[in-house]
Amino acid sequence: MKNRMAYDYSELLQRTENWAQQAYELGWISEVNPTSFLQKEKNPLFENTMRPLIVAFMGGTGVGKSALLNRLAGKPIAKSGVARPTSKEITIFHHQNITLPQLPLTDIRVANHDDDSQKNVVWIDMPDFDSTDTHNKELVLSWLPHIDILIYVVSPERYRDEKAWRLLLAEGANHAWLFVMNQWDRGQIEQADDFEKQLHVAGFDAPIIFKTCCDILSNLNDEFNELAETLTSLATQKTVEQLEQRGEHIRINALHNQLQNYLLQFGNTAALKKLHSHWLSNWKSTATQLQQGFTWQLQPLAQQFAKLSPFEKGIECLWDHWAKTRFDDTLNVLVIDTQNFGLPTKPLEIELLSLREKAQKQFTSNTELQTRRAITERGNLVQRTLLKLVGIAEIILPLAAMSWVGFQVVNGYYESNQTHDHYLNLDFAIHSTLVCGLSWLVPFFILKKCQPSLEKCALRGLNKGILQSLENLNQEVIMAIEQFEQQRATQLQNANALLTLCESITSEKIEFERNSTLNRMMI
Ligand SMILES: Nc1nc2c(ncn2[C@@H]2O[C@H](COP(=O)(O)OP(=O)(O)OP(=O)(O)O)[C@@H](O)[C@H]2O)c(=O)[nH]1
Ligand SMILES: [Mg+2]
Repeated sequence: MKNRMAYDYSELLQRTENWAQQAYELGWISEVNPTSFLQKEKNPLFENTMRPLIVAFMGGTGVGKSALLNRLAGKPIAKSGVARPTSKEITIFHHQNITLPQLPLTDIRVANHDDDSQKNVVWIDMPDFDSTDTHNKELVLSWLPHIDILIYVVSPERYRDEKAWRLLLAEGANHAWLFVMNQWDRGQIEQADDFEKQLHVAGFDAPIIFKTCCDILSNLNDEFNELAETLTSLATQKTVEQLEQRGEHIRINALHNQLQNYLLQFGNTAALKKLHSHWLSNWKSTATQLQQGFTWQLQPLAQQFAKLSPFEKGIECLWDHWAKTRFDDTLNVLVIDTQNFGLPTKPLEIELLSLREKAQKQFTSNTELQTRRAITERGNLVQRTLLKLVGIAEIILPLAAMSWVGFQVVNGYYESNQTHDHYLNLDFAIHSTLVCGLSWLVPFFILKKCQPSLEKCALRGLNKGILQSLENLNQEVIMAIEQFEQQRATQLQNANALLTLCESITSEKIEFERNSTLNRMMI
């Protein structure tokens, strides 16, 4: 069970980080937040759960954290003194049988003891958390994930050090806490009561507070032994496991929250529909504008095409600076709309970038192709078929007429021989000439007059090409929006799968017995 959990967590962490990295690279999230220190791998100090309980003193400077550890050790193992802050390093105090692995952390002093009653507790004295020395604060923060129980030490005068208290509020739910009001020789019961009240406000129903005095000159009876005994009694395998499992849940919940925060940047799905319709209406007016803007260049271009000779000026001149600016402006409006609808703009901008670059080439090559086709295949299909038929008639009709005349000549000759009548007369000669001439001339004139001019064809081709190229650009943008939608859906799907995984792991609640020591240590 334990191993499964640990594996699940590290895998989850890795997958979440990979997901976030990819979402960032694609522009869906503005930055990859560093995984919070509490979410990092649990206890690199001890890899398995057969380990001692790790307990640390934390709090403001001069409250007596080092003095408490020294008292526990019975010798001055940690620097304790009047200089503020005194401790600038971590002091670890543990039984000689415990072998600490190679520590990944710096600024450490280690001291051993041979008191078997304390063999399952590792005590840690941390530097203060509220001094101006940021090094101390960072040191404490880097150690927090490795600590099972935090002992928040205060003094009667200063039991709410600004930064340490803020850390308590921020990380309260992530740790188990005990409280020590040290320097009790100077303390008043009202101060202890007030401290307790403050802890209630911070979320502890029944905080465990020990009043201690580490001043050797004072003979005050204090609760130092109770503190040590409480921790010794907590140093069982079961508690360590429970705390570790709770830590695991907390880290997974934090991961869950982080993922949810990332997802806030993805906007809502309804906005995508609006984006589509906005684009279509924007494009309609842009396309009309562009068409109007191209008109003045069409006639000279068509004339050039009609010459059927190499161009002086390429068709690229159609997609000039003006057209490019109109097109870019419309894409910019789309990007601004995306932002106004609460969607991230970067992924769409990435999609549109290549389109901005290839728009001119795509537009001109397609328009040119249409024009070339229009010149090669003059007129529309009906015109072309009719002209083809007339072309055939231009050959067939004169042939038919001539055959008919030939037949009449032969037949007339034959009949005039039989009947000794006169041969074909002058009328026949005139009529047959007319029939032959007209049968050729009529189709010839139709062909001549109805064949569309090259210039007209080029103009028609240009117009058709422009319309089609503009529609192609429109389709490309629609595809970019769809691609944007698709990518968003995939990212969301992956994130939701991770969220579900987090929820399935944390669904099994960890309950501590009511009023038990452990329960009183948690918010
Ligand atoms: N009167 C009195 N003085 C104490 C008591 N405990 C510690 N002191 C004194 O308070 C001063 C500060 O003690 P430290 O142990 O250095 O305090 P600390 O919390 O470790 O301080 P930093 O290392 O700076 O964070 C020292 O001069 C101690 O002698 C106490 O119970 N009563
Ligand atoms: Mg100290």
